[in-house]
Amino acid sequence: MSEERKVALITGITGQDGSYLTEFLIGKGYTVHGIIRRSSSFNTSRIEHLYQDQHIVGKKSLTLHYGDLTDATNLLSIISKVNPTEIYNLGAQSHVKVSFDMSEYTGNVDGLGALRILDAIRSCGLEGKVRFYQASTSELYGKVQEIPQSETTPFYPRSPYAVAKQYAYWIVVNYREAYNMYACNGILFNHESPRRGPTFVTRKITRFVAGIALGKKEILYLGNINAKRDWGHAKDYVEAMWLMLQQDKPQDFVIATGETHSVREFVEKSFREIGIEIKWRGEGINEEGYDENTNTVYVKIDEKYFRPTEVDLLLGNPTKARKELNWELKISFDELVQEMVAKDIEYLKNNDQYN
Ligand code: NDP
Ligand code: GDR
Repeated sequence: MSEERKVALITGITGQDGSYLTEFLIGKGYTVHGIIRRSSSFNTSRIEHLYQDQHIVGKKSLTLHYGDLTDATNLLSIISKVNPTEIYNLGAQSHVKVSFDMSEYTGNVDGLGALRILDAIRSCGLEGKVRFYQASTSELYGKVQEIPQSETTPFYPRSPYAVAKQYAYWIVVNYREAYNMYACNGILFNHESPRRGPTFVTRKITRFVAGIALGKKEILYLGNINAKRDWGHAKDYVEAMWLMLQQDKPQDFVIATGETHSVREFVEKSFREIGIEIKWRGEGINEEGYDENTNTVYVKIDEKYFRPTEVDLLLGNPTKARKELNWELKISFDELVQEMVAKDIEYLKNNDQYN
């Protein structure tokens, strides 16, 4: 008997989650196809270690295709050519603050992008054959309605990013019900790693702390340090994406740690990794983080990082995923911070500066 086909197509493969998911799926024996955007410089650094030129190695486990979530014809052509058994839609303009500056573009990519893939699946006649994962987000909960947040908590999106993702969430539910598609939303809370984009707050902090450890003398400017997030490790979260597509019936799941920490705490913990205890003084925009022993100021506030509408507190309840997917968190918050600071120090030691 022929072996079961395991062919995954990933949008957003060059991003943090795309890279971990690709590693995970190749480890499970999948053939992986990824959609990458044309860029004037190389944008595949996160997956470079997985990509081997097909002319050099015999068996090819990763193939890349040029494409974009705004280009329906291109998506249709890739899906019909690849004939995937699973599609993971991770591609997005994923920065919440940037979405206030690029609201229409964000709506197009993050909202309509999901629709374009679902329609392409239908046009190829694959709706009964392919399983679809949508990268939904805890940003849907936005303004706090309930703590902790679960699959039944009402949405109240607070940014163009979150509003676009809400469209994507509901179009997935609608196509599942209307066309009997195996399509799931993973409502993932924040997840980080050494591969996190450098403009997200955790990586911004750990890169800065690495610089201080290696003797740099700089100030870290942050926005709202009172915001609280439920931060997990991306490696744990990509496993949950895969698990959602291996069930008997398609459902939506919250993936979270069940713990919340403020940005302030993330700063303190990161500095502690290099032996510095951060204390806070001043108020509001004048608040600063400093080392009492040396009276050195390391952190200041810059209004430019404030958002027009903020999400104050996210805390997820992953009970359903634990019970129904048998999903388990393996990496703790402390381990996450340790790994991020250590990897940034290592990187900076070997590279002089970030490119
Ligand atoms: P990243 O920002 O690291 O990666 C985003 C990916 O999307 C990149 O590969 C990027 O390509 C690609 N992309 C951007 N615009 C387009 C476009 N127009 N067409 C095709 N691809 C595009 O995000 P993460 O890996 O952190 O997140 C993955 C997904 O999960 C995103 O959809 C995000 O919104 C969502 N999410 C993330 C969470 C998190 O905490 N990380 C939590 C909940 C949801 P390029 O490299 O060329 O820029
Ligand atoms: P978030 O992540 O908006 O939760 O979206 P981000 O790390 O950008 O912000 C987290 C919180 O930190 C506050 N903050 C700052 N944020 C940034 N980026 N830079 C700063 O200097 C700064 N100072 C304080 C923010 O105001 C916010 O409250 C991420 C993305 O990955 C989304 O794609 C995903 O959907 C959600 O997580 C879940």
